[in-house]
Amino acid sequence: MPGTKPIKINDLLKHPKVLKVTDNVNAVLLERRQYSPPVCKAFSQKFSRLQQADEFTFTVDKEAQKQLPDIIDNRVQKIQGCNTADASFAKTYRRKRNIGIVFSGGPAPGGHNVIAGLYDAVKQANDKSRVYGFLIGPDGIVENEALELNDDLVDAYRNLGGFTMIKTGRTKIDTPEKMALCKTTCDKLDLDALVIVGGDDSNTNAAFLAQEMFADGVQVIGVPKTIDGDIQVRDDNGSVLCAMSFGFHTAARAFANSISNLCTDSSSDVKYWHICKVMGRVASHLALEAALQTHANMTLIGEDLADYVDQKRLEKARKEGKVDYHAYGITLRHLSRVICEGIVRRAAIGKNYGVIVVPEGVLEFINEIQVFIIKLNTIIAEHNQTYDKDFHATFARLVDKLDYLRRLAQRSREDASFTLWNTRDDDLFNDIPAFFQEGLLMERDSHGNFPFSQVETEKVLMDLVKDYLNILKDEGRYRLGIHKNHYRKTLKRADLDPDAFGPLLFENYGQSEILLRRSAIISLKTLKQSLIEEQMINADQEIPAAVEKIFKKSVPAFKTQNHFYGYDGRGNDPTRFDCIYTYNLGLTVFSLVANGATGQMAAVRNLEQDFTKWEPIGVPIAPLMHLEERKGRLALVLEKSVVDVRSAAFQVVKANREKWLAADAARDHFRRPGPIRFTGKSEEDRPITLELNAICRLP
Ligand code: FBP
Repeated sequence: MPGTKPIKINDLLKHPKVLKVTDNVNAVLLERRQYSPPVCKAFSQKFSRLQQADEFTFTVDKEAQKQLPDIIDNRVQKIQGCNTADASFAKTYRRKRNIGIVFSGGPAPGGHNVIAGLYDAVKQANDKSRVYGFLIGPDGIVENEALELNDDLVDAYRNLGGFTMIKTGRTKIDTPEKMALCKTTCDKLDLDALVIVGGDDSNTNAAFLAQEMFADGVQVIGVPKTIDGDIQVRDDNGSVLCAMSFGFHTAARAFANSISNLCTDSSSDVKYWHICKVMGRVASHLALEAALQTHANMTLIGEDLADYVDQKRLEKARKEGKVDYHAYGITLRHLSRVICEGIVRRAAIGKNYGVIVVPEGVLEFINEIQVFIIKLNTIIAEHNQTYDKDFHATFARLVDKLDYLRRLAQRSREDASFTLWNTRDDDLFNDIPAFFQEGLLMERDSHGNFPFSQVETEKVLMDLVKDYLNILKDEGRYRLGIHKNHYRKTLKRADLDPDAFGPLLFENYGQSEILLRRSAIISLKTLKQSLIEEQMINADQEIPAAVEKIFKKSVPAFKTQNHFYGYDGRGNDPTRFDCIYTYNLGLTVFSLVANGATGQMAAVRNLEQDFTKWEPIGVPIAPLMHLEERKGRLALVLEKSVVDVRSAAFQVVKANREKWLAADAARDHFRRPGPIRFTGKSEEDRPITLELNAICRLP
């Protein structure tokens, strides 16, 4: 190549600059690894003690009492630091321990710091203690696949995202055989304690393991993890014990940064609607936070849709002296209409572009889909139980699955007591597109959870939106507003009088800066008819080119780009908030273990406040559990916390909906959260939802 000096590839690869820029270790990585998160006041002293906090109370489920007798009376434990301790306390606190830790479920940024916090505290108390990391999730406990952690390994992952160090998995320890194998593993490794870092299902598992190993003296501690942000714990009086699971802040910030970039692109290129599906299997917390971070034009919140009441329908039924139960909750079709309304309104003002945020779990809140999900969950679970064979292995192809459902519908016709899947269900199900049928029939995970991340939620919805927009276009209701100056210039350039054609072409000519084509003019044919009727042209004349140009410009093309934000944000390196939060959760775990607790979940209170006010605590898991339908049966589980539509965070989003839709002449109101920078001034301190919800919270 001219202007370059020849160099052999081997010499090039050895060049110091090449070595520097291709090294895995870069400045950002070094900075992260070297960062020492500050510790809560309680952990700045030599020891930490538990203080039972009886002011926090729970209504205990009878079944939980029956199944978890040894841990059901656990209370909230406050953790306090102390520099002195009597000899016996100090001896117990510092005794040599073996502790195992496992990640369970999807990765969440900050997991490595839970390990780092625990490891540092364990080693500080007694450097002969050992910490084992179970490999690839709960399978590692069942199969005794563990790795003893050491300084080098822990240091390599400090403040880094992912669960790369020991990996994760979704196996549920749900059979007596698996439970027994876990006990054997704990026995073989001579474990004093087992730490389960996971979501609602995994913390449920932690409670059962704590009960099972209570007599053996193996302590089990849970840690609230999930980007979904749906582990939030309050006591009976509404006092917040755990405001947020770790990883939520990072994932939300990562999603928000990408969505914000799309807001910028879409308002520059002005031709696409970007449809952003964001993770959150059921709860819409991530979508809500993304809305607050970015001010995207539309954000759907599943919990809000479930709350929807069709007032017109209700009123109509009331007049007829009836109650219309279908007026409660939203249907997929209705939701698509709501989205179309926003799109049409923005187009009318000349903005045929924008950004829509769709939570992946939104379908769970749509009437008819929810019914399908529940029914199919039960059908699959019952099949597996009855035939002791996996439904998906038996019916590998979609046609086979549909055939099985058809036979169930047939059964319902012959056997009145069988109501699970009737002919109407079957007909409705056969009406939906094949890709969505496949999605709804997808294999559930070991906890019975529906795999929302694998269903093209946004496609289901946007296909309906596109269909309806076509109807609205044909009816002349989906039109692109034309700027008055542009119209006038175009006609004048063609020696036509804009004021002569204006009132004929536009319904608001002379009244607005943005001109809206008359809804009766829906095609070149109807345009020509109007021009002839108004004697602007003769029947044998063509439509003037400038007028035709303006008409064509007013016919919008609805172009979309779909995006999915989930795995990327889950793998992001943690924000400073998550780094500090998780490191302190690790320290909290050790404190609970060293003080003899079991069946507790580590938590930090006051997350919405300045770090210096954070308070580590232990939250008893068993009293939080209640019966819920899982895999077609009632099971004791930890309740998922969904978006509260009365919360300040949701109310702020709701109150800003119209503004952020910006279906007016004003500019869009996008907000730029910026990338996660870890250090530097621009990074948000903590989730916006957390800050807003704390405003209205009782002290
Ligand atoms: P956890 O609840 O285990 O933390 O996982 C949450 C999540 O990231 C959801 O947001 C998403 O729907 C799901 O995991 C995806 O699961 P998978 O990793 O199995 O594809």
